[in-house]
Amino acid sequence: MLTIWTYDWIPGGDKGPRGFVRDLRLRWACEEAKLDYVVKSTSFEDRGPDHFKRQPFGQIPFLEDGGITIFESGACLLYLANKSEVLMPRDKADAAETLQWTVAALNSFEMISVPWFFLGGSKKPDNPLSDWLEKRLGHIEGVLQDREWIAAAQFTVADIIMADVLRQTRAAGMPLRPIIQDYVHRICARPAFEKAYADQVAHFTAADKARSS
Ligand SMILES: N[C@@H](CCC(=O)N[C@@H](CS)C(=O)NCC(=O)O)C(=O)O
Repeated sequence: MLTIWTYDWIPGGDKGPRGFVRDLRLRWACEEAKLDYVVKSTSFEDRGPDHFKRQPFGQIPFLEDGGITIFESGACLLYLANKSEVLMPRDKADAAETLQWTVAALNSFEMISVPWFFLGGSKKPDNPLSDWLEKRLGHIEGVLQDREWIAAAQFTVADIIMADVLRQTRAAGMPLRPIIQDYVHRICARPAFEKAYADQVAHFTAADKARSS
């Protein structure tokens, strides 16, 4: 049985990223591949040594599988992809393409989109990272022009990570070009995403209730 670790609670409303917390990526992958999993919580407000032992930056998510613990959402996704062809085809060329686009989403796109967000996102008209981010969106638009999936001509973990970083960017106020918008819409219309999203929101809503009782 897999265990996905997330926070016990995070702020809601405008202050909190409910529906965008990265445990969603892992929940989504498990739902797609029909892998059995449970979700457990670690304290958001009081991150102790036990947390840092499993995630050295005090972040979530991290994953447990028997005696194995693994952190970084991208690493966790690739770990899960080893368990199911639904997440990554076994053909060598297709698997290479899936790996490549999973890392590209994180290392060529999210490495700009997250600092852009922390510098004020679209609320900051002179955000110094906006042009760079726009350029990357232009490149992704070019790639998606003639494909339904980002890699391997089928749904893979690369779509999970790519759609997630793109929707986070959209939520921070960056308009997505129509081809990218359609892609994100298509990928996030999958029942596995909808369940993962609803379950995450329910997890934090239940935590609100527990705190106020
Ligand atoms: N690169 C990490 C980033 C993890 C991350 O940013 N997690 C957020 C929640 S979505 C977090 O724990 N934030 C609290 C913090 O950074 O202290 C990954 O992809 O797993």
